[in-house]
Amino acid sequence: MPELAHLSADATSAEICAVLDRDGALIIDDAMAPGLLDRLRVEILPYVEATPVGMDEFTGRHTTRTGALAARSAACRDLITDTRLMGACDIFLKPFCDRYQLHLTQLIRIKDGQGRQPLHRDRLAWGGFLRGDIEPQLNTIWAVTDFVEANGATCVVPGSHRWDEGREATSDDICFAEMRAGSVLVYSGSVIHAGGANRSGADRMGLNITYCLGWLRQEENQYLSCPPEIARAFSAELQQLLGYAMGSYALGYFTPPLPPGEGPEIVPPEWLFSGKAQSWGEDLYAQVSDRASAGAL
Ligand SMILES: O=C(O)CCC(=O)C(=O)O
Repeated sequence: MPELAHLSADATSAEICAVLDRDGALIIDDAMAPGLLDRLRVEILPYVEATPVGMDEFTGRHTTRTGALAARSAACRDLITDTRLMGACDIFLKPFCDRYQLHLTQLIRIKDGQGRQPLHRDRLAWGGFLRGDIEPQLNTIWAVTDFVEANGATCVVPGSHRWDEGREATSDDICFAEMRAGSVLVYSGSVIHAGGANRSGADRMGLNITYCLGWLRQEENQYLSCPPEIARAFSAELQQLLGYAMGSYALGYFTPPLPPGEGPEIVPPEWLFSGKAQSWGEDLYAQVSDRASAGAL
């Protein structure tokens, strides 16, 4: 059986990317800062407990998926901007974009009785339209419980990010991302993988945080999962990752739909939070929402 490489928590972004490039996936052991796992559990578990199971084979009829975690959890926000992973995104994604962005946040709880998810590559979220030599995504699953084969540790096919499209994985190609809680699986959007089968009698929980090229559509719509009223309190780095920034010279501007002459026309989204739009009033976005709610637009 193939094995995943394990790096230590002090691995550099360059070391992470060297293995990611070679194998398509790796584990960083004990990557969470002390105390972070406890904070994460306290902040997220009430939402997880209230989340219904999936409705098909892919999302999992014994699996729950809880989102909006940038908005809901400060500990998750710390993980999103982990410096090792930001550095890895710089190396891995920047050759294909001016800016990368948060793609999704999702706590995946695989409950006892769930069978293995169909094997897949995450880049299929965009259909088959992306050229094979474009690497669109860098993904992580932070272990919130221990991951072992019996509880549904992610199944990964190392090296499959380089396979021809038609090649299918056999059971000999698959390994299990076994890791202690607090560790993180890092994998490319091009590597074949799946959530594992859980027959352990207890939940397996992993926090999926993924990043993609800034010119692609995000899987979780961050403008709705984390609207400006919430994002305004975040660091500029996180706001930009959520998508409140130009994706390149012309991508992502907005025009506040105010009455003639009352607002600017071409506004970079980061102006919402930087005070640069204040010549049109204290809070451009609030002006639009207040007037829209009052039926005045
Ligand atoms: O939960 C996991 O281990 C992997 C889940 C996954 O690959 C997916 O839902 O696309």
